[in-house]
Amino acid sequence: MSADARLVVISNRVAVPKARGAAGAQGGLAGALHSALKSRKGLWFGWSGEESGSGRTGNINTQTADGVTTATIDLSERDIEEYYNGYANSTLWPLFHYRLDLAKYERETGKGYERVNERFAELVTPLLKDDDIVWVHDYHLIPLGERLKSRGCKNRIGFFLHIPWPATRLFVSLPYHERLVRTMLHYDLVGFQTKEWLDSFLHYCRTELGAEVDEESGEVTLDGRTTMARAYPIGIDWDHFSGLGQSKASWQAEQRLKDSTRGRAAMIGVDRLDYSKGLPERLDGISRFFDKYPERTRDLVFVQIAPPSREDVDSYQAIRNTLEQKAGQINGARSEVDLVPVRYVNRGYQHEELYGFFRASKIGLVTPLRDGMNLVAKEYIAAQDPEDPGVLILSRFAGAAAQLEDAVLVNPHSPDDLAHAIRTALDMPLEERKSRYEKLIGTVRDDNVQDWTENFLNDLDRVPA
Ligand code: ADQ
Repeated sequence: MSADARLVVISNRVAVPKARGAAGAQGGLAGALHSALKSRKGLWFGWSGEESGSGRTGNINTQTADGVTTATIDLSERDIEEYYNGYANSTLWPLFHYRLDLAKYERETGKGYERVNERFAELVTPLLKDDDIVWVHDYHLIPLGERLKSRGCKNRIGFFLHIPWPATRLFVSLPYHERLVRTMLHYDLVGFQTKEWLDSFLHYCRTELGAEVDEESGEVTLDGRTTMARAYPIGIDWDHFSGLGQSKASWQAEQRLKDSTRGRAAMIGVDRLDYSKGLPERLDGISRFFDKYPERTRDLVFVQIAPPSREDVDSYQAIRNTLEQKAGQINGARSEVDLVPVRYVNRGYQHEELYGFFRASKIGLVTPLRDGMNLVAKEYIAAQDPEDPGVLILSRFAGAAAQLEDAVLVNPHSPDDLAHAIRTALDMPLEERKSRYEKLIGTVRDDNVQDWTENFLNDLDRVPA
């Protein structure tokens, strides 16, 4: 890539770069891309999140802030319903998170998904310059590269999938699965969070498409065209996140939580309210802990911060009700006049405040049933006091588990396993906490988001176009 080649990022949503806290609450992607775009005077194209009213105006709203230009378009009500709430979040998201039971397959939403991808291609094409490097993100935009190339785009185009890639047996339940994956093979480079998801993808290409697959190099060849597929585990913006500890807001948040727990150990969970995050199962594990170790009830306060997301999708409303019920049941059974064991908070916080809450918590509980990576696990580690670090309990099924092996790894489906892990974490001696922390912090610091972007973009530059 020439040193001054511009980076063009295309993703479903675009976050205005200076709104960092707000960006974080939308998902891990926004914060992760900020620095890459800033250093390359990049362009970020995507949906504004707004509805365009009855007609499709084709207006592109452009703004430049913090060295980054954002170009956003509105979508019609129908597009939002079919493409975003429908195919992306009611078909692909559940399927890719192994929730076949929640996945809906509707022909109309599939068509809407293809239509919006075509629309993205149509509107972004005039904005592209010859030597731009184009980087497409996530499951909303899988066919976009193929659409761009069919319009004559000669730029190198990479694609990164932020969520897991399911096992072949599961993936073939998607109608027209071949058609979707064939479009992926028009990208020059396709990135996954972990080797496990990469291997599943390569397995699919070999067994279902009959592609020629070189497992070593990740080269996939089909119909005379070669795509490179590799794993690039995403990290946090270490410099930014670790610097938050200097802020007044983080210090105040830390004190607030510590004061309120009055000597008890705080255990924290921070997740978007999403069924993939394993929140009901987590509460079952906590309930089991209190059942098995009733004498420890006064030792622990669990704080779950879970801002609502995707509220227009039914399964997201259902999980909210389930959680309220489960939290209520535990508190009903275990509360005393001066003690409420579960605090369930349905709102987002600034990253400074989250930093303070993480630091005040003796245990970080990150137990998704399936997760592409999970940045909260890394943020929890980054916020710990090196002299008195807390313990991370992490699901084996988060992509992050492949890197953070020194966390206490658990099976989030097993309440007994969770209960046991909580007890282990509560009783872990300082020496062991420190030695686990030393190894974890090395990974979190070194495999940061800057490295992730550099690695991906360097490879995109090197693959034969
Ligand atoms: P998410 O599913 O959104 O991201 P995650 O990686 O944990 O999951 O990122 C969440 C981000 O949102 C974190 O930076 C976190 O601090 C922030 N956040 C969560 N709750 C918040 C709250 N209450 N207030 C403020 N901020 C909050 C998707 C994939 C992941 C993958 C990322 C990045 O699902 O598997 O790790 O993209 O690739």
